[in-house]
Amino acid sequence: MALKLYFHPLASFCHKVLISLYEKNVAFEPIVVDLGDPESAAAFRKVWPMAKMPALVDGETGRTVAETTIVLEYLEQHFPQKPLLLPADPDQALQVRFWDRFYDFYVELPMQKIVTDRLRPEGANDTFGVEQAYGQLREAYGVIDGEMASKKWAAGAAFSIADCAAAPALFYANTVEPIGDGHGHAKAYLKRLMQRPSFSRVLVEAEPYFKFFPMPQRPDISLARGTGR
Ligand SMILES: N[C@@H](CCC(=O)N[C@@H](CS)C(=O)NCC(=O)O)C(=O)O
Repeated sequence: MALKLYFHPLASFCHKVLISLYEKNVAFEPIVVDLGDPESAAAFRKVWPMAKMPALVDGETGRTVAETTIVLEYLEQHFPQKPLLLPADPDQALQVRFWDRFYDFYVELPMQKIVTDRLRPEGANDTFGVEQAYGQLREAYGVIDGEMASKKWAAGAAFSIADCAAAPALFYANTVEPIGDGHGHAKAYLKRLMQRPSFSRVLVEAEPYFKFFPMPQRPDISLARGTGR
């Protein structure tokens, strides 16, 4: 198969790219990377020396593409079948890129900070940084709630790259810091994301790995199955 995706089913940045592949129905060979296994980690470092997942290898072009936003733009360029996840209009595309950055920087990264702190050796925790991350998530929820009062998807009426970034970021963020009932528009947006078939599929595939999620609260995908509220 021309495309290979190096990824892990639990990893939120990997979900971001899987959503686009499933939206566009692009075939690829999945290669699961286990960074805890020295052999798997060493093999992945040969593909992408920074060893950050995911990485896409395109046998047709001979390119290795890393950094999820760039991977998503690459998929738009090379697999321009519908749905288009980046609008042709430059101004609208700028909005999509802005919200992609917003969800990566202000939802995904604080969520990762909170989760990965649990994996640090005893005595090496960053309590202050984790508190800041919780605060940043709460601020981001306020912004998202205001935005989603008038929008269906992150950047407007059409599902886009920004929603690929938002879905796993908000899903895991909501697990570590629940979006309260006071942020009903943000909650409804997360529900829409979880019921989008591409992301539901990602979540169902990730579920067997949720036992490895290192927080007391485990992710819950009942909304994706249509059984939660
Ligand atoms: N900016 C990168 C971040 C990728 C990233 O942080 N991936 C995580 C998985 S969600 C990872 O590889 N973590 C392993 C590590 O940091 O050692 C991107 O957008 O691709």
